[in-house]
Amino acid sequence: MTDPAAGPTASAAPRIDVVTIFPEYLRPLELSLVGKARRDGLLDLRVHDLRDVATDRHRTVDDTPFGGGAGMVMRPDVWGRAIDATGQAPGPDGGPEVRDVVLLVPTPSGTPFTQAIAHELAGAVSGAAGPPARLVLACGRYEGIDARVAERYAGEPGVTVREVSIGDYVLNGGEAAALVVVEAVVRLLPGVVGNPESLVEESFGDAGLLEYPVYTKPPSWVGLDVPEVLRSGHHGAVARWRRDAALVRTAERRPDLVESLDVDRLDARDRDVLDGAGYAVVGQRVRRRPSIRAAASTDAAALADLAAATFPLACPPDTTLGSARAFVAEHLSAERFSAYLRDPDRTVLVAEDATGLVGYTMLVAGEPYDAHVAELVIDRPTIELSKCYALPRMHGTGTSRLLIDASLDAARSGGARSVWLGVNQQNARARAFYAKAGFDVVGTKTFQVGERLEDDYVLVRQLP
Ligand code: JD8
Repeated sequence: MTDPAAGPTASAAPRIDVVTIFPEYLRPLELSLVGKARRDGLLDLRVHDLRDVATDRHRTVDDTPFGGGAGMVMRPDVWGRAIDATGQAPGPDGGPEVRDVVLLVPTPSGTPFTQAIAHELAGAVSGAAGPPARLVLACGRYEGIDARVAERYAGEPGVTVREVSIGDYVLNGGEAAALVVVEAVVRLLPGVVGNPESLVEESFGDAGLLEYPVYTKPPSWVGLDVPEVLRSGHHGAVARWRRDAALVRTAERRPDLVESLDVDRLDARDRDVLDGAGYAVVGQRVRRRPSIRAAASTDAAALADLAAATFPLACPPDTTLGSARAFVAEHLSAERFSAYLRDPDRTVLVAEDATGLVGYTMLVAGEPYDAHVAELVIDRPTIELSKCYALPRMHGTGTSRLLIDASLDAARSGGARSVWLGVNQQNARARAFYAKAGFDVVGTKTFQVGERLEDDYVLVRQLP
């Protein structure tokens, strides 16, 4: 059955073939932008009925699955004939069809279909990326297509096989996905979209952001007003408002997109907006800042793992791993953390992100256990910030800052008028961090790690 919406037989226009047992399902491609592109000769899209190449009088295209199981599987031999048949039609110059082929097979087990893939396919069929190829979409049904079809064509010279999924949900066939892929690709073809400008600021475009909210008349509707700036005529302010709105919307709805933003394209205002949305720019990456919460009894094991991963890093470089591990085993085991979490004089706060615990602090109320420290710390009651650690990969994300600010708040709300801590004299990084957090050096003390006595500075922070 030849496709009524198809353009002239031999056309230099980008060529797309769709093979399906439900040709009617693709009728929407006669409508709207794609339909117009076909009528304007900007696209040569043909829909083929798979049953046309079936050989039995029942036009069978499927059979029972080897290995058993429910449902039916589509036969490879039928698909082979159908795919080959799409190349029988004369090519653009009326001669044999010689274009390379991109065989796209929609399947729930495919790689996610994205705007980037849509651009690649549009480039392939339009010849923007070299000699034009033609796109063949194989729409499966039942339990799917025999796996040898993809295998066979993947080995065919001039054929690229792409198994893609349009989303993490299960459909009954590939036709809906074919509609999605064709529309996403065709609207990127030259001349199809009236104003190519409108393609620029789209979601998932270069900026990697979702679109900003859009508005039109009336300026006020059911008490809802269009944001004033959009009616200001101040193009710079409008552009800034739209950029901020796109950043916030993307941060709220698509953390995955935010974390793959190109930081070199983020200006200071962008970073402020992201900061407000809970993201920090760390080196070349945008990272979701962890959330801070009080530790729960169920966190003991994770805290012990975190402590084992972080304590050795705060020790002087010449501390033996053995003595650091001995200290961890003695003071920072899961059992010890269970006890700390039950201890009313101890407050443990944790920083958590999608990967789990990434930092923690421990406050120990009461008189300093070290008499020398008790002399150094004037403002009473005081509390010890005994532990303040974050995983190295969180450095720069503001995690430690979030933790210490929350710990100072907890100390303040616990009635403490000062917080003291000991930091190894060789740990310049931690000392700089505490200095920025308002801690002053008031003296020194020693700290036992395994059989070694380490030299610490004693730091104090007044709590107004
Ligand atoms: C092609 C047959 C149905 C799928 C048994 C239900 C894409 N994102 C997506 N979800 N589902 C599909 C898809 C489903 C298909 C076929 C694509 C061919 N089915 C099958 C496996 C489980 N039935 C898809 N793209």
